[in-house]
Amino acid sequence: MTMLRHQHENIPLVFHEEVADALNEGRPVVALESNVITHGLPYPENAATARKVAQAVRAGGSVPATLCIDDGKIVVGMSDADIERFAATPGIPKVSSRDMPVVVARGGIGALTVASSVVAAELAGIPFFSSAGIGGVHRGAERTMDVSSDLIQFTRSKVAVVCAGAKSILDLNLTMEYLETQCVPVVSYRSDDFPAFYCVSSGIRSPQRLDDEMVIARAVEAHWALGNHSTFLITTPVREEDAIDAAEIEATIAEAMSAADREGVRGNAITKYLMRAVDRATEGRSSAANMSVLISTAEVGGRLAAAHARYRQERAA
Ligand code: PSU
Ligand code: MN
Repeated sequence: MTMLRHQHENIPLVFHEEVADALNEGRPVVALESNVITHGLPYPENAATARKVAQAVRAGGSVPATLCIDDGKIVVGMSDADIERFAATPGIPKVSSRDMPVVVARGGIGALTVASSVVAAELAGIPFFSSAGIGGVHRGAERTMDVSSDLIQFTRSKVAVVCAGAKSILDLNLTMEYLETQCVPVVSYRSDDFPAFYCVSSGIRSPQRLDDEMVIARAVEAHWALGNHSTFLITTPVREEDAIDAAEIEATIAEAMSAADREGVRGNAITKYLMRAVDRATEGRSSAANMSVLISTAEVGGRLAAAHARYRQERAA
């Protein structure tokens, strides 16, 4: 059941009742993206996965709020029926932050990426967002200038983002450089390395490691108290026993990149194309790893959001 909690000047937000109640009472909520449902996985695995991800957030102690745009309104907390409909309907557009005004104005529908999700989360008053794989600087970006809007939006939205790094279809060294240049804090939770989605490590050492949930909560608040209106990025790796070896997928990525080039795949279609190619090539092994990382990231997101809500309540008391 949904209700209209709050009408932003020109942006209607529709809150799921459970999410609205949690926010009103200062209980933890984790915002989740919907582009991973429509563009990340095929039906019906996408619907089943989205349900498991929501459960994982609950297991971590928080309320899940999957975000999308429907009928020109930002939905904060998709119902099971919403998730099933988005998962099963082909052609729902991928909506990044720059696409939001047009989709809202036309009364349209859209699946939100990480970039548009952090915009929506901040509007909705949700300080935590979780997604296993964020966008980044693409390989060959020095030629194509293809840098995901996710990174640029991180410099503008006051949200804590919990992720398992990004898939190595991207140039993760350049991605780390970009985050450093743009003053976005990157903290790895209980790990020394920046992870690469279903690989435990990208081979890049993380700039910061923190092992204590309460210290992370304090660091997030300190980042904002220092006057930054931007994202605080937290990484958590896939479980060791489910991980895929980085070398194993490297050849596949190179192959998929030249195939994309030959086929003229470009712009915002490239990410889905490469992810699907890698998923196909690592058949079997990757779907298990994929599921595992989506769930473990969401659970850690739930735990960290819960610690953060406790921290805020202790401070307010
Ligand atoms: N990278 C991943 N998994 C994903 C995505 C990226 O490892 O699911 C999706 C997310 O929705 C992300 C979007 O926000 O792709 C970024 O697309 P682009 O590279 O076009 O900005
Ligand atoms: Mn792009």
